[in-house]
Amino acid sequence: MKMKYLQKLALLTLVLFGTNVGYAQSSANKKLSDDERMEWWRDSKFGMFIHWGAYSVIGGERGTNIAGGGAEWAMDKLDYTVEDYEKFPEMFNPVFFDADAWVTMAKDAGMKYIVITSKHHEGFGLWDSKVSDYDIMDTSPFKRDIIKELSEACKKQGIIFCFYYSIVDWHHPQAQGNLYPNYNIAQHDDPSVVNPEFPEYYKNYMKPQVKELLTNYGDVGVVWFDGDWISDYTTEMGKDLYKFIREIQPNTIVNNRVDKGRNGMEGMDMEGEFAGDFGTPEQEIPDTGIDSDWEACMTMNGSWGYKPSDNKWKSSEDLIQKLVDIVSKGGNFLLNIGPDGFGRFPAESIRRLKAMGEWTKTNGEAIYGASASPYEKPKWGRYTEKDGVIYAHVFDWPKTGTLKLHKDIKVKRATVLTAPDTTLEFLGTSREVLVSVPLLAPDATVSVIKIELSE
Ligand code: FHN
Repeated sequence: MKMKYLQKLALLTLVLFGTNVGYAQSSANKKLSDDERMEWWRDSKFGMFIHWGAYSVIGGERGTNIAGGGAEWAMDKLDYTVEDYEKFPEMFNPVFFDADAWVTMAKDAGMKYIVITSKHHEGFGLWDSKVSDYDIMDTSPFKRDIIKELSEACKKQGIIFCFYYSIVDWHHPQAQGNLYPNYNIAQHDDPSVVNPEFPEYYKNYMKPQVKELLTNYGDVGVVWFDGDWISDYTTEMGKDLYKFIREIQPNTIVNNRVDKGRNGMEGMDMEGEFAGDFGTPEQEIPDTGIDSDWEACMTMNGSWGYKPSDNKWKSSEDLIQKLVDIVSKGGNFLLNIGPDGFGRFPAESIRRLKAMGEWTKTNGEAIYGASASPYEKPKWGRYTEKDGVIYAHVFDWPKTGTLKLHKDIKVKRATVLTAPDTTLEFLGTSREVLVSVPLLAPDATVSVIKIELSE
């Protein structure tokens, strides 16, 4: 069949940028089936979340007052009026921002996609919006289109570009409580404070902004909505918005916060028909596997936005074990970075990205494209499965030199993943399977045993 021009373009993209086929086809806008559309995302397993905006200048601090929770809520938690807060976008000048360097750090960490806050609740946009002047080009001295630079860097390095967009907008007079402009944002948690003009905001501001983000920056892997909880936003809007996005880019994936189905922070949809392609547990991992698509998002310390006072950093070992735990339950891990107001990743984040990159480089076979374990989780770690191979991810290495596997695992050959030429002895009984392993753990964080199964 004669290849159409767009398919040739997609093929050329694949050749030039090494993008995976599933995703390259989407750039030809050939409408994929849902499974084809989700394939790159399901195989990717690991992405970078970036919370960056004018709040990154504030760092969650106002004088001696430190905002509780995420520093990206500074406008609310530190009681700024809209007028007071507007000085921060005017100060936002991230002179150290280097999109190529950011994407390289994500790629070297083993991350396959990046989701950046194009606009968080503060309402300030990181792209050249024609819908609003409250953006990086018109309000800040930086005057560079961050979304453009990051999306191009992603394409160059074969990382899938995605963006976050907040339905909540504390700056727009039609999107917040109707006490604008001296409205104290703190009241916005009060569901009784609604804005009768919100439908205007939705139709004439929010949708046009989402459209320009989907039209001007090439293929978008995922649109990650947030702020679904406000009473002004309705399920009718959510279903309309999902359809709107799929009409612009048919193969873009959209999270479940586009609609109203999410059951709180555990992130999966309640019973009923809701729009959205995957569930979004936040700061938590489900206890057991879930047989629908889901992605757990998490911070490295306690804040999404840059917060120098928050030194409660998760260890690299903990983050690696969380990645394994999530994949063993069939999910993706979206791990957050909060760059500072100058455009720099915190040193503590860089160290953790490097450690995760070292681990995924040697053990990625057991993660990427793997699926949830068919066996209940063992005490010593987790299982993942891929192409008829079971991977035993050992968190607690046995001191006895013997690893106990689930009794139903029919072992044909077992090796330490990083030592493929050394076959391990094993013994299967009716109650368990015992594998003889080295006394010392091959990897300080998580050691992986590759188990080829007999028929
Ligand atoms: O309010 C936001 C918060 O700032 C952050 O963006 C997280 C990340 O998913 N979402 C909301 C809290 O659930």
